[in-house]
Amino acid sequence: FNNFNDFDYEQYHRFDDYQEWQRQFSQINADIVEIEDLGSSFEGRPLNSMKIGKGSHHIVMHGGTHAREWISPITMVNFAKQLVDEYRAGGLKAKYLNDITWHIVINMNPDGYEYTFESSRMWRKTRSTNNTPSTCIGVDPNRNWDACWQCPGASNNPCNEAYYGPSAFSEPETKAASDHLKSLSNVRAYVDVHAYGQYWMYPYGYKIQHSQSNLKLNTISMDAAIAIALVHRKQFKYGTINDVIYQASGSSADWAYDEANISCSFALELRDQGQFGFLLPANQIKPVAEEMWAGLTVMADAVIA
Ligand code: ING
Ligand code: ZN
Repeated sequence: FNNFNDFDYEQYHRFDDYQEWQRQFSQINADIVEIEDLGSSFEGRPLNSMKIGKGSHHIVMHGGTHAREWISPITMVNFAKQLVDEYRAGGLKAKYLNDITWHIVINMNPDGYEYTFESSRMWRKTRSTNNTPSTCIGVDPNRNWDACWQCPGASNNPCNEAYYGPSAFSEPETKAASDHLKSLSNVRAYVDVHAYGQYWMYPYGYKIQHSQSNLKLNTISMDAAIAIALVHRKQFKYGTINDVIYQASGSSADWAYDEANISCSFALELRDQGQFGFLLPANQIKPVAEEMWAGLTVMADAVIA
């Protein structure tokens, strides 16, 4: 696309296209949107975040952690666009930018994402080559955080999809993301957006035990799931990562909770429940954006209350 108005919000795009959209979006909305540079990926692509809004409460959202989960980055784009559209419309929903500053990363794993277009649609990990003597490439960016790193719920095999990496934060992508999270204060919520399965989850992933914040996190997640269901009748199951899906260590959601002191930390799995899985057709991008707007704004209301 050349003109900002020509961008198709109902199609999946390449990484460079999202970057160009983001550049123009921040330029057109310079009073309320800023690009924060977070660093570079292993292959040298830019890592950045959109800082949107002027509130004292901060909410951080990560899209595209896993390469093949294409619905995640486009949902970040649609959510950011709607935040600004509602702000410009000046109605009640302008509060989401008046009261909150959002930090939205469209694509946390650009190397993996591009690899799913160029070579292998089902790639999940980063594309780093630090796994010697193994010749297998990449680390799971959601097993590489320093939250019970190397515990059960991740793999020590560099060829495995859930490989935790040669060291915690070995990946420039997870290092940049965690440095950014640590640099912020007044973070009311962290949300890592995945696909698929339709789950609204929260810590812990690395252990069965529930966190101190369990009751609060359960209530917010239930309210978000109800709001989502009201839009297109999609059921989202909610609970701890460990209870809802499986034991997973070294994840960003657990690290945000334990190490960045963000008590409202969430991990989402967007549509669907396996019919199309990672290959979710583009005609579902809009309904997903609609239901996730509902869920995420309910969450936002709760965490700043
Ligand atoms: N699922 C996530 C994964 O990394 C998850 C589930 C989310 C685990 C957050 C731990 C923390 O395995 C997918 N589909 O990637
Ligand atoms: Zn994922």
